[in-house]
Amino acid sequence: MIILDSTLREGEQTKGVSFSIEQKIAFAKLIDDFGVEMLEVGHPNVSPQIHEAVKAIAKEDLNAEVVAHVRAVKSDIDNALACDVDRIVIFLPTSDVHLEKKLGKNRQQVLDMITQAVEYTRDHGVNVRYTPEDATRTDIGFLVEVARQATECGADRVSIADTVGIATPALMENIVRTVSDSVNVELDVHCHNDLGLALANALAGINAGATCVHTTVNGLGERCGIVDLAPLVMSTKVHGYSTSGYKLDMLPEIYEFIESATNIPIGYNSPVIGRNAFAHKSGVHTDGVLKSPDTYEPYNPKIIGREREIVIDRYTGRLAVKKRLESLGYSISNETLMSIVNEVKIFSDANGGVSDDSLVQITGQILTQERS
Ligand code: HCA
Ligand code: CU
Repeated sequence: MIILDSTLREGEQTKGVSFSIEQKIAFAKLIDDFGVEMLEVGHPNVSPQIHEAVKAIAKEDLNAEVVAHVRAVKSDIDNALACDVDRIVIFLPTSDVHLEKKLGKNRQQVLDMITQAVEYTRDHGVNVRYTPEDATRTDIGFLVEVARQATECGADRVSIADTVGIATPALMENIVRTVSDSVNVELDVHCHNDLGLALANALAGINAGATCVHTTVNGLGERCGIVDLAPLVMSTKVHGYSTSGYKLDMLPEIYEFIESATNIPIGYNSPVIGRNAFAHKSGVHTDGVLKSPDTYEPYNPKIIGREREIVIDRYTGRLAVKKRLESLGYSISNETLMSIVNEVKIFSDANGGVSDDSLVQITGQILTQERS
């Protein structure tokens, strides 16, 4: 499996997000260093500045293949060719709803447009991916036909785009399997998250033979965005795929960069990267984690450069309080510990939590009481 990061293209289609050229170059270097294999950096026809940014990133001599996204229109393709990218993606919808209500074209006209656009681009010696936009709502027979046509014209990749995020894992698996059984081409999966199924759909696509997943940092993208990079990488790692090509401990830095460049906060409970991702709270959980972290952790947070956290409040059990007090320099007997835990619960009922300062105060009071 390889990863195409589209933070700079799909991600910039997020409401309120506009990266500067400098931010784009800095991000491209960062994510290239992380190790993604492809980097979709923009749609050069959208604006002069986007054109400049695509061109500037193409000059950076990155390890990743640099990809530009265009409509099946000659002027768009020329604009992308002028940026000197490694690969051009031509997207053109194939579902009946898009053909009838958006394009006003029939299937034969779409096939002709694909032929022209792919051949024209290939003639300039650039790698080509073709994306049937709204693939998951496309008649499967026609989807196979467009994939075959694009491949015969020289595209070496076709993207199965779940443009409106309506697929299920079963549907995605079925589509990917059918296309890959019928056409000799590498398949990408591009999964939108409108129903919260993007990651599950992408994994189903990989399972069925797709070889590339599209991601963005923090799951950015149109509407509810697409597959979030960090959980994609970690779920594939946990389930036995090789992630040795990725510098996993760079993830926090990459996410902080995008959080500050977009002003879109990382969710507290976002998988992998959220501040609560390794925060253990209830007495039962903290007891388990402190005895052996794998009782309640899917993987060691150190893999991605993070630390686990033990929350102290009314849910907390004895072991967690004991360890926290030890880290604060106290060595406490078991009877005293029981009194402190009881007091922590009462304090937390009244105050909604217990800071380290309050814990120290409570401990001090109980030790004084015991001495007197
Ligand atoms: C869009 C296009 C796209 C393309 C995906 C791809 C989609 O609608 O803006 O090239 O794989 O979701 O269909 O992002
Ligand atoms: Cu998309």
